[in-house]
Amino acid sequence: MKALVIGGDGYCGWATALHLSNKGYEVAILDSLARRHWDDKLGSQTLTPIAPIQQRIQRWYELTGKKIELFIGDITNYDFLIKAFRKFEPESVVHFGEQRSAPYSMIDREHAVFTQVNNVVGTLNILYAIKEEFPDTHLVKLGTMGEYGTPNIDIEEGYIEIEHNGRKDVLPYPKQPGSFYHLSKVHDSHNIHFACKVWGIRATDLNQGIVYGVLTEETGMDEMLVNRLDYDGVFGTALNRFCIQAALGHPLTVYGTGGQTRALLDIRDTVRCMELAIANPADAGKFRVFNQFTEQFSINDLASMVQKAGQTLGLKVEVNNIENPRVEIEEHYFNAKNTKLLDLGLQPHYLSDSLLDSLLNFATKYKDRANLEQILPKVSWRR
Ligand code: NAD
Ligand code: USQ
Repeated sequence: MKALVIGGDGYCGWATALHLSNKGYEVAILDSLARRHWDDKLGSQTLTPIAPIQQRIQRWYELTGKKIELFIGDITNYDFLIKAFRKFEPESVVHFGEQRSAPYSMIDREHAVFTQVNNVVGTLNILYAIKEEFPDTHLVKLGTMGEYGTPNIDIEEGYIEIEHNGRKDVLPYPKQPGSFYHLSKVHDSHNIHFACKVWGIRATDLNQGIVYGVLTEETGMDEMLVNRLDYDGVFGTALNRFCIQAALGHPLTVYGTGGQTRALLDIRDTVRCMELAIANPADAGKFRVFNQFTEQFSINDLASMVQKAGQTLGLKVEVNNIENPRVEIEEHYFNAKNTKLLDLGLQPHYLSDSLLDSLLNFATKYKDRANLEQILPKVSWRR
């Protein structure tokens, strides 16, 4: 089975590409390497020293004898994209290749427009490539749990049955995203749903929660395969950031009251979910939606777990509630369903003391690479 991993130089994509290659899939990575460029422009860097993509792939080949083909280019360029499709002839396309930071999308008008054009046009181009020349190819697209927002009712997996004025229907679950980035994912979901209906495409939208952790079986095999680990105020995400802040002796940055509750998963489960989704493709014409997360935590829960794990390692960890740079509800109901991937066989790695220990030790190993100036949030939703 041939799988094209779009965004395969990124955090989820690199780990997934190696995992699929390890499992016997014929893998190609397509990436514009834009993320490395955005980091340069922001003056930030992953905590870990990631090698150039060509060297990463070469090392994987030396260690395992498995080849990964590489296409460097931008999926908003249709000519480039369709040529890559023709050369590789993918049976599955795993699409991680988007601008994925909410704060980045809220910097100013240019960054909001860029995020939505990059994400929506890229996904539309993939839909057209499938429709025009690869109608049987399964699209596995990364969406986000943030598409749903924080409604005061249970969150279903993609669809909800509604009874209105005595009639019933199963409809797409209402979306209330919290940034121009999260909105781009909603726009993608609508476009993919429509394409499935009118062209009979097969697609799975994976509404993924916040990913944490850094090591997978494959990326841990060699220093040259190390994954990126973002900690800065723009691309760093809650739990990873807190572990790195603890290792650096920086107070944990809880925004507002910290009652915000989110869905999370370990990166080792991300790669396994991708494998399950492509091994069990959606039917033709079916827009399938899975909620891809394993547990829910409030930001305060995460901060206190990191504080406790840090203390057992001898770190003094302070928690600071700072003014929330985002506009979001801080105290709310949150209960999301996540049974579809479990039904396919996902065996979750739940958040444990040993994972926190290993992430804290990992962060400590690379802490001299960190730039403390990049930690506090600088992007405001209001200004
Ligand atoms: P990342 O920034 O580490 O990787 C994204 C990769 O896509 C980068 O290597 C980038 O160069 C590439 N890319 C972006 N635009 C492109 C384009 N137009 N053409 C070709 N390549 C392009 O991000 P990530 O954390 O690995 O996230 C991957 C996907 O998973 C995203 O779609 C994101 O929305 C989703 N997701 C991530 C998380 C998380 O916690 N990291 C959680 C939920 C969903
Ligand atoms: N938060 C803090 N302190 C921090 C960082 C974040 O309190 O230092 C809070 C935020 O205010 C927010 C929550 O933690 O309430 C999550 O923020 P985040 O930056 O960890 O995650 P988010 O912006 O939602 O985006 C990340 C990924 C995105 C993915 C999303 C999944 O960057 O690509 O889509 O997680 S989800 O949150 O389920 O939408």
